[in-house]
Amino acid sequence: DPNWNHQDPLNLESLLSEEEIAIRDTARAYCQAKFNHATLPEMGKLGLLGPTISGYGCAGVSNVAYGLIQREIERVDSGYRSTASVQSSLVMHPIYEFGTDAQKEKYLPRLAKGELVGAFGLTEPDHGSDPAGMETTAEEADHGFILNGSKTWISNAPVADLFVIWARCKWDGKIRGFLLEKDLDGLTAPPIKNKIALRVSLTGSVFMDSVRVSHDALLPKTKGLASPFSCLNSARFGISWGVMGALEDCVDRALDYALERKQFGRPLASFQLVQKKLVDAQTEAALGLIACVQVGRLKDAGRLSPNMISMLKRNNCGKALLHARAVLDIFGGNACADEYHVGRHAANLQVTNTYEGTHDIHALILGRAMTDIQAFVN
Ligand code: TGC
Ligand code: FAD
Repeated sequence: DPNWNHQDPLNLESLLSEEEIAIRDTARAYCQAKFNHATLPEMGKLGLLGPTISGYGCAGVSNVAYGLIQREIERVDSGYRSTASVQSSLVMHPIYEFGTDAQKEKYLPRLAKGELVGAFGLTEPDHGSDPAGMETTAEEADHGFILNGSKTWISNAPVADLFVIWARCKWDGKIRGFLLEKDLDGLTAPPIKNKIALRVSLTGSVFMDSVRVSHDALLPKTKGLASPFSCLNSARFGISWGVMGALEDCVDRALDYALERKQFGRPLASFQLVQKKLVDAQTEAALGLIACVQVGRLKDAGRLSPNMISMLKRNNCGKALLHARAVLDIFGGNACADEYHVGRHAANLQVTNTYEGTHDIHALILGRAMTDIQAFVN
């Protein structure tokens, strides 16, 4: 059947421009061949960091191209995509959107090259799903501000050169973003050790004990939770693409294994139950990706609602996790051997289903949009 490609069942390719296809192919070739721990500068060289930003050494490509890049990175490992999406969506985006020209000039070109590593601190030990309750504070002091508080589960933190920290400002009670460079007195970012998922991505806490910064650390256009949420819109969009890449890799690997491995004298792939698992997973990846293109095109056209991103992030992360776990069964005992990789993806996908708003929190965001009734506060 000339119209059927089992690795692109709904012909996603036909929805992409030539430029987007070229960007996707560059990202795929690089990710498949080269990924290791020292990748950020290499990703920068290829233009994969902050790629939607125009100027400052960034590529200025479409949101669909951005999504295609995240898909290729996460096909390798969700942890690499985490590192990249924190850099692009959670650090470069707020500097670009809310920063001064001087902050943009100072940081964006080096972040784009991967010379600086960024981290984004919103979550606190006692405030994860509900960041409005945050306890980190900023107060005015001679020539600047003093920050106090702690953040936890912060991607890239132990190796970050630059932290975007969200704090409640004592003078008016509003949440604003601050740029903190590493090595400031009172700032520490110890790693969270022995994670059982997302192991290639470093995660840490951030402790701020009377950290003094000058006025130019404030991102002046931030005001209220809408500012960090605008960063999350971009990161959640990238994750929605990324997890589909991880699921596609699970399907490819499970199919290869099912064709090769024989039981009862026949390949596993000949059993109806095995075929059903593969096809269920293939179908969700194909549908999820078409939804990604649609939301990406709307984002590019300025017609995006954050509710669309909640729907996409919730569905794609939930489906990727569910179907990665389902096809993992095909490996039998080998499911727990790391050389088969699908177990690693499934463990990672538990995290992607949790961070950037859990599966249930996005249900409540959508429930509020549907009913006009807020289920998550008193
Ligand atoms: P709520 O009253 O709903 O909103 C407060 C203000 O924010 C505005 N807003 C948004 N603006 C833009 N985009 C969005 N998606 C927005 N959602 C809300 C809203 O209009 C309002 O603006 P204003 O001007 O009226 O003040 O706030 P709430 O406190 O009731 O929110 C509740 C809830 C559940 C929606 C929110 O807290 C939430 O999304 N919780 C999940 C927390 C989360 O996602 N944390 C992520 C941490 S970062 C991370 O995980 C990085 S992992 C990265 C990696 O390694 O890849
Ligand atoms: P909780 O908020 O305590 O939630 C626990 C459970 O309760 C969840 O199932 C949740 O859905 C449920 N729940 C909570 N409230 C409700 C409600 N009202 N109704 C129904 N159910 C509810 N954060 C950052 O700021 N920056 C980062 O770079 C970052 N990177 C991360 C990297 C990793 C590896 C991990 C694991 C997390 C990272 N996070 C980061 C934190 C992440 O965003 C939070 O873990 C997430 O938002 C959930 O918060 P929590 O862990 O406090 O869980």
